[in-house]
This record gives sequence, structure tokens and C-alpha cells, in this order.
Amino acid sequence: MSDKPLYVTEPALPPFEQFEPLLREIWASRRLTNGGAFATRLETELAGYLEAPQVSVLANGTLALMLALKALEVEGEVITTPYSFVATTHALVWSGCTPVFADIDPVSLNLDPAAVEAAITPRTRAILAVHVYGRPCDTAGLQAVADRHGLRLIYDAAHAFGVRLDSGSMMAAGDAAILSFHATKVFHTFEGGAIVCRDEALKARIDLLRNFGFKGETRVLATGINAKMNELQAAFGCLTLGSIDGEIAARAAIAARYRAAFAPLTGLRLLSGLPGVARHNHGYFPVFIEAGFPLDRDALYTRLREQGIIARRYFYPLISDFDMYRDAPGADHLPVARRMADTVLCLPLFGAMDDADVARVIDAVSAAART
Ligand code: T4K
Repeated sequence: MSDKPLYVTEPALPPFEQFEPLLREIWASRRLTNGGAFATRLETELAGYLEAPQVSVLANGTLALMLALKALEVEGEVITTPYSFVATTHALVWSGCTPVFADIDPVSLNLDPAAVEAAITPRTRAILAVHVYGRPCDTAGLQAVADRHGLRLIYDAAHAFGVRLDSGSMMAAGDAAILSFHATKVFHTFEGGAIVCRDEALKARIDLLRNFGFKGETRVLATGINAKMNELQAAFGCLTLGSIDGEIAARAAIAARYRAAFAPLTGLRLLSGLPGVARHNHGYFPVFIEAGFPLDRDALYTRLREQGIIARRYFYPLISDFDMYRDAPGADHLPVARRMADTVLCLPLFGAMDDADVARVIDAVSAAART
């Protein structure tokens, strides 16, 4: 059996020869960034693929969050989830907002609309929800809360690329959604991100903000930032968008093998599918190590690591447990999120895993279950 490290993910990479002609095009054009041809093409192609009217490609997902908040003029308190990657909350603070944590729903693992409504104060201006692991939020429930209280609703859809709903595009909900195209994501551009929205004027504002606020050569209309996607990133995205459905299908097949192998194990809980999801993207494979499993979560994490299987505890600790957020409103009462964070383990899942890799994970977890 191989002892090479098996990481939680591995970026999908096309054969290098396929990238080379695109590199040559960039070299020939000498246009490296600032709204080049590949960035423009990627926006058009993503709009088609994601069924999203307006797409702005950006340098990364964190800047996408910051720009969405800025473009929508969000200030004051923003209700958000503690069960996410820390960038979700960091972006709020970088944007001058005050994060307020609300608990998550135990099934979707996303913000519970009732908990959001209970956390609203006269200072609340927006909701920043996350489709964690690509599992859709209760978008109707959250929109109803936002509408009742006149709040902006932004989705951190960093994990949700390629998820399809029976009802249509996952990207249609809220005022805007952001995506991450980081190397660890199902669809990636090394680093990268995007904001998706319906409103043409909002896209125009985002495009202004991502380039320092410049309108033409001499006018600066807003305090923008540099959040542009460069041509290398964009060309890579144009190339790999063509193979993304294959990547997702390969992941789906591995996830199905995991589910079949792990379903009989006592104390290892798999997530149930959510109604209305036509296609999941299998960006992550979280399992929850509960009473009845012979090892606790951290012991299983260590056991797998000793065998070169580098699973990850996404998302532990809760964001609200990091020092800078401990005293934030809501941080002291998040029982559902805490239970999930304390029991979760994300197993390796990526399209290039071969049969032996998959068997290695299944065998290691099954052996631990017999400890
Ligand atoms: N919102 C949400 C909900 C997010 O999850 C994220 C990012 C963001 C916002 C912010 O988006 P970005 O600004 O990042 O675009 C990783 C990623 O850095 C981060 O993008 C991601 N979420 C988060 C969930 O995971 P780490 O610190 O766990 O990454 P790292 O370097 O430990 O990588 C994990 C494994 O992946 C490695 O053990 C090996 C493999 N790997 C990683 C990289 C970078 C590779 O094989 N090749 C690589 O190039 O944060």
C-alpha cells in the first residue's frame, strides 16, 4: 500500500500542453491584466455555465466578499455563520462591519433563518450566509427575513460552484453571491474568485471598485481596490471550465463509493442529501464522528494522519472561537455549530484519486471503526 500523502484535495490540472497555446496567446498580446481578453471571455463563459446574468471575475474569494459588501454599501452589523472558513468573517471586519453570529440548522449546516431573525437589532444591515460544502441555504427563509427587516442578503458561495438546483441557478438568490476559485476548489484558477449578481448597475459598480475606482484614464469615482483577475488565471479558467463536469462526475463516483462503505459504520454519520438539489458538486466529503464510534474525531484524524491520509477538520474551530471573535455578539451560544465543528472530518475527495487511493481511505476508516 502506498504511503505517499493523500491530501484532503488536489487541484485538477489539465495536461500542460493544453495550457501552452493559451500562454503563447498571452505572450503575443502582451496584455497580462487589467481587463484582458481572457478575463472578459471567462466572465461570458461563466455567466453561461452558472446561468448567472452578471459575473465579475476577481483575484480571490476574500476580495470578492469585500467588494460585494462595498458595492452594496453594507455597514454596521451583519449576521453571519460561525461554521465556515475564517475569510467569511474576516471580510466583514476588513469592510468595517461588525459580525454577529447566529446558529446553523443541523440538517443544512447553514444559517438558521429563525436564529438570524432572533439576532436582528436596530443596527443590523445585512445577512452574510454561506452555502457550506455547497449545500444550499434555506434561501426562501433567509430572503423572507431580509425582506421583513430591509436587510441586504449576500451569499458566500465559495463552495457551491457547479451545484444545480431543480428550481434553476444556485446563483440567483440574494443581492449577490461570491465564488472562490482557489486551488482547493472544484473549479479553480490557482487563486481567483467572482461576484455573481442579477443587477447590471451593481456589476458596473463592482467592476469600477476592482480597478481602484477608475472610470477612464483620469477619473476616479470610488475608493476602489486592486481585485482584478490576471490573464494567466483567466486563461486557465477558460481552459478548465471545459472539463469541470468531468471533474464533478469523477468526484460523485468516489463519494458514492465512500457512502456505500461508510453507511454501515456505527457512530460515523454521513450528511443526507438536501431536497431540491439536482446535482451536488462534491467539493468536500464531511463525515461526523459521534458516540458509538470507537475513536473520537481527533483520534481518528491522528490515526489517519499516521497512515499518510491528511483529512481536515473543516470547519473547526468555529470562527467565533478565534481570539478576535470570541466576544462578538452571538459567539457565546452556538450549540449546533459547535457540535458540528467538534465532530466533523473532511476526507480526501478529488477527481484524480484512483481506485487504490479510494480503497486506502475506506480501509483506514473501516479499520478504525473496528478498533
Ligand atoms: N469563503 C469560504 C466559505 C471559503 O471556504 C473560502 C476559502 C473563502 C471564503 C475565501 O476564498 P479565497 O480567498 O481563498 O479564494 C483552504 C483554502 O486556502 C481556502 O481557499 C479555502 N476556503 C479553505 C476551505 O481551504 P487551507 O489553509 O486549508 O489550505 P491548505 O493550503 O492547507 O490546502 C489544503 C490541502 O490542499 C493541502 O493539504 C494540499 C492541497 N493543496 C493545496 C494547495 C493550496 C494542493 O494540493 N495544492 C495547492 O496548491 O485553506
